[in-house]
Amino acid sequence: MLSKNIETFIGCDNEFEQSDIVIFGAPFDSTTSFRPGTRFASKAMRGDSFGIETYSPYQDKDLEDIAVFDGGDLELSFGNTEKALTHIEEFTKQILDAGKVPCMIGGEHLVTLGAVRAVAKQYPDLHIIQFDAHTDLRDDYLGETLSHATVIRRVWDILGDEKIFQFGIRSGDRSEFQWGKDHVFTNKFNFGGLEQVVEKLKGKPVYLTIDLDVLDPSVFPGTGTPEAGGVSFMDLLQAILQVAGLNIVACDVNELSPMYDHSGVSTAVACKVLRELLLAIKTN
Ligand SMILES: [Mn+2]
Repeated sequence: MLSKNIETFIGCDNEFEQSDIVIFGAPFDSTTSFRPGTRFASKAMRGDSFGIETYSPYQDKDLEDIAVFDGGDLELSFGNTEKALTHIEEFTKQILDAGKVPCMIGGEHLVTLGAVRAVAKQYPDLHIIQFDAHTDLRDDYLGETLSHATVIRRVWDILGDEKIFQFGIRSGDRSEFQWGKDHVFTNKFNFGGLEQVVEKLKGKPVYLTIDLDVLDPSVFPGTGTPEAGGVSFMDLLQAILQVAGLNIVACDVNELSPMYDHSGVSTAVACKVLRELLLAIKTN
């Protein structure tokens, strides 16, 4: 029998009811200060995902053996940030209400705030692990409190002290780092201390947000604010595998801007990161 041509991320063609994880795109980049384009990430990743395998030799697991539903892309309103965030929050809530793990594809990093709003309501003891080049701790940026540069500060507004754990950070202004010292755990440059954090967060609900610009621009140039001195793909993979032992209740992968890397390598890297993340998350 012939079937409809519906393009999902590779190996993520299960029905919603049967799925444990739900991926969806949040193609929003309205507050991007430097180079926009992350709105094209999820579509690029679906298309290019067919260039990678469903099988992971790292984990000896296959996307065909797990149940992931691809919910497509949200139609987000550009120019109305709050409305877009509300839309993301409501969609995330639907997935949580169905007992599934939401895994969002950004979009700029601000989309994380929409998802966290929903997840924190469901899990009041929520903790965040953030892999990122940038602190994202500004209170406002260019006068805006809702920005890709303020997203983790807004997440802190919800969660408070001792709930946020950042790794790979190598950019931010001095005041962000100073403020951060009293309110969040920041490990600069790499994944040092991750093991202890994983130990500490055992049994707690965790949201994992992966800003792909944590990777070195030589590995991942296709992003809005590239920052030299990043981690390697293998470093990131190891970190994901470590964190995946925790109770990951939601996650996201953000800041791929496919059009800044005409070689397509950045999109291929993003696809591989998502595959490994999906395979690593433990679902019930
Ligand atoms: Mn970020």
